[in-house]
Amino acid sequence: MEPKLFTPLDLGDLTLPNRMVMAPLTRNRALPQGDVPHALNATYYMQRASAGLIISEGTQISPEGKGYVQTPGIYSPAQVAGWKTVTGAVHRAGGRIFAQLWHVGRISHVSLQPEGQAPVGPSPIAAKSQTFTASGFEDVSRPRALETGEIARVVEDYRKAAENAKAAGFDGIEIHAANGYLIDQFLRDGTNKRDDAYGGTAENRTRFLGEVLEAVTGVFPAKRVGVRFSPFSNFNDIADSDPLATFAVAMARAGEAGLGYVHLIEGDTGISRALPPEAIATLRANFSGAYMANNAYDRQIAIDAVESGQADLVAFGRLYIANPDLVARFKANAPLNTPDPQTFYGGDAAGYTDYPELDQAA
Ligand code: 8OZ
Repeated sequence: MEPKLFTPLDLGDLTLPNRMVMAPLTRNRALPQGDVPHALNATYYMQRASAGLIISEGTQISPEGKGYVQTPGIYSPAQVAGWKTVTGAVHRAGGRIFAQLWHVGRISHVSLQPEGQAPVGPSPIAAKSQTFTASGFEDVSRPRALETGEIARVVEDYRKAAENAKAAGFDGIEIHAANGYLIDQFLRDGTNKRDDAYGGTAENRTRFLGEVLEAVTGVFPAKRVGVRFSPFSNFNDIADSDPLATFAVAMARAGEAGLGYVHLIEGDTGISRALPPEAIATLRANFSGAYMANNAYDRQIAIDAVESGQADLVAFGRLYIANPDLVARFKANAPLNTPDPQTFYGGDAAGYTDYPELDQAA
């Protein structure tokens, strides 16, 4: 019998033809002038259109939301026009693509910020982390704390970005609330030391997330909105005294908003998928939509996870970098291309649009 991994799943009125998802992947190949997506990016995504769903690379909602050189934005007319060529190419190739909406918060550098200002965060605590700027790897800058009265403006930036995603032809959006970026910084008690309504209890720390989800589900139907969390990752110097308690409340926020899916990075970002299954089960008990699992899944683990109901969808990152036709390769149990880490971040077509498909390799 055909493994369930290769069978359709409905997200509201959107049918995904299979449960294999191209994970959001930062590749730093937008045009340096204006962080605009262009023809090379359209080719890359189009090549991967047989995925059940493509989630775009993290896409900053505002100039302030940028944390790395040459990541694309979705706030200017030129960016929306660039994304239109991407979504058009994916749709013509028979695919579906969501935009991942991203605000890096404190994971940024003054050289990447408007007028060289400090990045923003929930609290003025610098991360022990690095980013890549026009000059190479640099320590991130100390953030300033968002004032209570500014938070509505950031929520509005998310809403506008969702409008722009719609105008650019995306089929839906994923809110990036993982990997130590702005929303994750609000969620965790190690980075959120606020004494207003956005800090303190888990209910307060998840308030910003809830407001963002409410804003964007006024733009896209809730089933076409997902959210990504990384509850047990320490990536970008994030820390929380009780992640299970924090993320039980965050999952409930996703449930209240009626989202189509929650996407979890299981374990340490990019390193392992080892997580106590009971932790995932505890979190999933708070959300009744689809569950997308991620982190170093291979073919057999993914087939087994979907077969047993441990996951409804599985997102693949590195495997999708190197294998544009990953669905066909998995179906045929064919050999895989090996990704080249030297070309992950920045550069041109090499290591981006030149990984061969099965028939090209044969
Ligand atoms: C690697 C390099 C730069 C950004 C994430 C958006 O971790 C990222 C990212 C990953 O979610």
